[in-house]
Amino acid sequence: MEHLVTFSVHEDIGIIAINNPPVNALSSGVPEGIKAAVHALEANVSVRAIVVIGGGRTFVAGADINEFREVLAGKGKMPALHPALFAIEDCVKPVVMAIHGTALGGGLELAMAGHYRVATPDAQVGQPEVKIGLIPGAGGTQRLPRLAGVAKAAEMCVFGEPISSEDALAAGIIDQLVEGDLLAGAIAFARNVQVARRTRDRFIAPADISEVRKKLRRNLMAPGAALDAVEAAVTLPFEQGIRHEGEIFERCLHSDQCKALIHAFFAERAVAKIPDIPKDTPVYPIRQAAVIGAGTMGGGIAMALANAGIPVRIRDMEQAALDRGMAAIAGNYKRSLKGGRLTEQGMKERILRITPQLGWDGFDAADIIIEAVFESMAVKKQVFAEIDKIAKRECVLASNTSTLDIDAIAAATSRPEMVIGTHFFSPANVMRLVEIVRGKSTEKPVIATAMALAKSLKKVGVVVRNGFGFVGNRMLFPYMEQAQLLVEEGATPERVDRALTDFGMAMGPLAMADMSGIDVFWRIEQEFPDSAGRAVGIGKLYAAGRLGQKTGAGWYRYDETRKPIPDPEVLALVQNQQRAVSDREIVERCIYALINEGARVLDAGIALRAVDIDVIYLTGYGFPAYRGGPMFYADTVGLEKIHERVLEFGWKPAPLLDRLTGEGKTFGSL
Ligand code: 3H9
Repeated sequence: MEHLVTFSVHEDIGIIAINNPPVNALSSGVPEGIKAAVHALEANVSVRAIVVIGGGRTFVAGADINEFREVLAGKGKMPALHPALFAIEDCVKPVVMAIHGTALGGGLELAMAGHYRVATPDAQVGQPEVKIGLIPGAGGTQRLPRLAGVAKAAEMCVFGEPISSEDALAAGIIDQLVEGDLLAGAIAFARNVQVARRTRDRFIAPADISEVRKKLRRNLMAPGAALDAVEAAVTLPFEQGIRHEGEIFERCLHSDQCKALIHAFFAERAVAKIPDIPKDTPVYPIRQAAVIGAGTMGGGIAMALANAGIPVRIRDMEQAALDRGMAAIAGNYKRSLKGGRLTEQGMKERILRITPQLGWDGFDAADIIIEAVFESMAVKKQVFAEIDKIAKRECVLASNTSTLDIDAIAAATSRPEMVIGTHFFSPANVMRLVEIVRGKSTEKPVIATAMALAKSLKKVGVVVRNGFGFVGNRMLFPYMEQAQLLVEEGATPERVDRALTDFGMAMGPLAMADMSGIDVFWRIEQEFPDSAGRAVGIGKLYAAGRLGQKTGAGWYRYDETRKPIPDPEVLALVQNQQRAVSDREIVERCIYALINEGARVLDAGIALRAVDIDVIYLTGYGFPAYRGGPMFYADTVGLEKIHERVLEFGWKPAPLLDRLTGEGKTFGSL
């Protein structure tokens, strides 16, 4: 305990340091240590004020989420933060919180219990609890409105986005920014303050938060609950408000959504750990990159690299294709500029980092070359044979293929150990997932490099093994096949899509097929090894020239706003029955098909763990985070039930599903 929190006296200032790496979470022992330190320094007559600071890279990133997991598993008890926070707030000597890195969740709540807050200019503060299905549970919904006003507090607690220390200063959350040494600045600040100013005594002015309420996403529990708690700060005295917050927090904590979101939080971090690739595996530094193909994918990948500060050459074979690609890139950046997500200067810098070209100039200096050409093995082989001649020996050769055999591509080079799949998702400058496909010869430093690159692009890299469609697309085909069959049997496309968006998918499968292109799905259907070819919808649309959004019609019709419009012609073309289909059947057939295939992918070792599949679907396919990903969701429903339904639907259960059901186990137990 004394290691987690230490305190010392520096002339007339007491200093409390929190040392709980990596992020100083308020794990058991930390709040107790803080409370004891405050009491000790309060009793020390030579101390006139106290500074609280975080050791290492950050102030405090919140309560320890591992402990919530324990509580949910019935093994641990809730962290007791209030006693420490009240000890600080009630301290008769001024307490100054010195913030660097992040003060998130319980970290900001701790900071707000202090009488003053100073921060480094690059620090961030926020109440991100909603992202794990919670609300602030240590006074955040009661103290933040007293510092920042009700409207700002509502926004921060409901959407969970952290704000910069500059914004926090403007909002009244922080009292001063400290340039240079934080501790020295905080001590100087502490010497100048006289009174212990309690946050809970501050006046709170009611404000209109109806706009925030309008923006609440249906399906999600925590954001609305956070708003209710913030509202209580206005209507109830502080102590009652705290109690009310506590009750709402408890309700959220024991919800299925919270369990799923906590799973998603740790899953995203678990995928970064590959058992046979230790943390200290050397990586190739990526200082310069090159992309082949200026289409939608190539352009998006180039933008992702440029956004991360990496200069990138982008090559296409024809000037017209290059011009179109660069125009699309400029258009995307202009939209970000208009939306306030980018400054004029930022836009210029990014565009300047992208060099369009027809030839191979500079490719010999690239640290990574990413191929994003047409999805054809013959074309890819040709490209790889060519770059093999040009690229320097230590250059990573990556393919953005979404389905093809990475070993066959690697065999076109003299160095298969340097070849890897980096499957980005469209739009590549936005979507967070990169499926990293290791071939049978890919060397470990190349895999580690791809993982590190994904991280520096602020994306989530998930390592998978080679196999048709890898993890994400392979699972998508049976899902898509069920969606088609449901229409053939009598459901309308909009009914199928709505049932799945009501389930929480970001987009319905049929609208998604229209966006990606019916031709793309048709081509993949031809190649999908396990496809029984039972669904005929995609084939019929393809034959009718309904290729999706790009031709103005697919499963839907489209006007210039690209909004899907139901089209009776599709029913005439595709439907062969008029059976009544329920929403439950739609969801079960599509999602269980996804899960059954997920079990095969897992069994085949293409996905390493169930969490890898979950993260792929959460970050690349719009699976609702509050359901934790398909495999976590399967465990929540119960494998026995899924197994039973799979049999009822007349499908063959994946052997792994058979096995786990027989043993009464879950995917999570693997
Ligand atoms: C809360 O505070 C509730 C209260 O209101 C009320 C309570 C009554 N706990 O993300 P990284 C680990 S809820 C436990 O890779 P980065 C993480 O798992 C909490 N562990 O680094 C990882 O471990 P490993 C509200 C945590 O630099 C390591 O730290 N707070 C926690 O990319 C490094 O993390 C939040 O929701 C935690 N709170 O990002 C903040 N945080 O190395 C959640 C991190 O074994 N955290 N870890 O894989 C974050 O958003 C990011 O981790 C952060 C750093 C921005 C801090």
